[in-house]
Amino acid sequence: SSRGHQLLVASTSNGAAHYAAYPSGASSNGVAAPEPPSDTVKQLLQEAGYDLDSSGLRYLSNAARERVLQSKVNKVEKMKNAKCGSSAWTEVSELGQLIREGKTKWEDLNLDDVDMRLKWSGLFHRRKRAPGTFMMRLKVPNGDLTVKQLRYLGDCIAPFGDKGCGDITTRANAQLRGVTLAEADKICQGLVDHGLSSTMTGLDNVRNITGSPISGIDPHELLDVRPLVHAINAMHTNNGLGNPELANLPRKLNIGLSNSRDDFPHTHINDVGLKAVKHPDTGEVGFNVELGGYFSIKRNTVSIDGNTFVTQEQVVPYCKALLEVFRDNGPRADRQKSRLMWLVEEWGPDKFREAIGERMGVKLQQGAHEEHNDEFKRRDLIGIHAQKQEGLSWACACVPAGRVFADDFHEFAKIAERYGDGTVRLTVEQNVLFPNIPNDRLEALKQEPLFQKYRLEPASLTRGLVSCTGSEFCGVAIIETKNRAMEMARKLEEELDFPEGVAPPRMHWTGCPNSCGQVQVADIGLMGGPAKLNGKATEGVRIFKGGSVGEGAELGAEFEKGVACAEESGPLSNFRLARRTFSDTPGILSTA
Ligand code: SRM
Ligand code: SF4
Repeated sequence: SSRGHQLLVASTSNGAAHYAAYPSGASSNGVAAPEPPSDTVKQLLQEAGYDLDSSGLRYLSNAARERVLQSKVNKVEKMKNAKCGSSAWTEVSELGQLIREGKTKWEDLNLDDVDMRLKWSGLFHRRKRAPGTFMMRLKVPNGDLTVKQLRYLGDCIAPFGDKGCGDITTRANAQLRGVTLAEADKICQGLVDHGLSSTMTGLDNVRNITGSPISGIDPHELLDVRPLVHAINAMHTNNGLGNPELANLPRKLNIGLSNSRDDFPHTHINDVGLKAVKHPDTGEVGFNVELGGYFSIKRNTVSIDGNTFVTQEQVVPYCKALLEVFRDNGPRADRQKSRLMWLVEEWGPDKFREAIGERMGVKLQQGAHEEHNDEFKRRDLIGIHAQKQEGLSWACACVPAGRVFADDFHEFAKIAERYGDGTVRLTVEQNVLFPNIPNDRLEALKQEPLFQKYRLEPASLTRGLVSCTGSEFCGVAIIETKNRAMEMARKLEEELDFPEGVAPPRMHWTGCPNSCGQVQVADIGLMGGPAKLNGKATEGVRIFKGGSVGEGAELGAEFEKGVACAEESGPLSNFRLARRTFSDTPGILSTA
């Protein structure tokens, strides 16, 4: 393959980060050799009819292989055992060629391959909403993109016309829509050529690693987390080329690194949250580990204290060892009980820390907690703010619900090049931030037409709006979200008064209980759910309230369900719902 060892290199005129490739392991492609199978494993594999070389069991330890082969497993585990999802990395390029030559089409492909395994290459078949087209999910560690990358993303979707668009996701990531299998191999290669990748972004893989969109420019940060975020990404994806060693976890896994008390990546809802802290005894800046936060249909939980302090040098080896420990020991029987929290709860944080330390060959330190006595007020990233570098500012524009088009990617690139340092950062609120703008350029920047569309001073509710994909493209959605969210925000802004000086409520929408739109972290969260209107089933929402983010974050709770989105009088923005939802929310004085 012509895929080279390239990593995102964010080279900027202000000397910002250069990220080196992750050092190779034992073998030439950076991936260690799997453990040779024991006699018991050989026998179990034979009985089950699996070929170890192509099975997802290939890189598990013998103890784990035995456990999996001897226990009852679910459909997804069976699919991976029969053939690892990593097979998609090679198959995508072959498929592209075959489809272009008219020798096959997506309809002819094995269902597990087209709908499941291709997710290992970042290709999500939209069978229900747009059959034959794929959503392509990238890895954009820390949300960092260069102008070249932005232009490439715009160029990828432009040819798909009406079907082509993109998303800024709730993991500060980018997704492309409209991709066909005839084009996918070329896009995969193009991503690698541009220092990006889409490998290992779906099913039981690590998700986009989040950090802080103002890392390196933040006057209040303890350290710049970007090099670590990129290094963890490089480690677990083998520099974007695909890492079969870590390609069969029991379930997805989210990692976030926070540089300040604002906790911009919401570490409390990540399986692994690394929170920068100054060690109270030594003064060393490292990370406290929080474990197990996640949302799902059946369970929503904030993370618990992992009672572990890792130094900056330990971060990448810690994450590698944690992923191996999870891979070999995490429960795999029930998909609703397979996220990291279930292993952490079974073992307790101390045994968990010791198991990881053992794999790393070190004794990991216990957690180190800093006391803060001052009152904490979380910062809002939107707008123009002074950086720690004298004379420079960042400008963060609001992209309502995160939906973008080919022209937007090109416009972002133009602004970053013209005023900033040739880079942007995406945020978990689905917005775009331009760093390193000389202060004497700010007035000219504000006049750019882009900021009429994506505002630096957006209206109150639009400012904090977040929305998942919803039924426009997502097959499991109960309701349409993005358009409805934007429309409701607009109408409520007309109908309600938002006092100056009080942070307006952050409103999140999510189309189903998977909560990709994280309703539990919002002041007001609307989750797609069943409802009845005049005795007939209709699109509805469950309403959540009281979520918070930053230091001391708490999850919001459901306070109403079965609320119809549409009533005879019009859309969800009807007055009655508005009154019920907002009447006791801080930041809103009265209803019209
Ligand atoms: Fe998600 C599955 C979209 C962030 C929890 N998520 C899906 C799928 C892949 C379902 C599908 O096959 O259609 C959605 C793809 C729809 C599409 O066409 O875009 C989907 N999730 C998204 C995105 C795009 C929402 C957005 O508009 O921003 C986010 C992509 C993030 C990324 O860049 O990787 C997204 N998903 C999240 C988050 C938020 C977060 O990470 O902070 C969560 C809750 C946090 C968590 O995971 O703990 C989330 N998504 C889920 C779940 C429930 C997981 C579970 O343990 O049960 C599923 C279903 C699953 O994995 O079985 C899911
Ligand atoms: Fe789809 Fe549900 Fe996630 Fe929204 S919350 S993107 S509807 S899976």
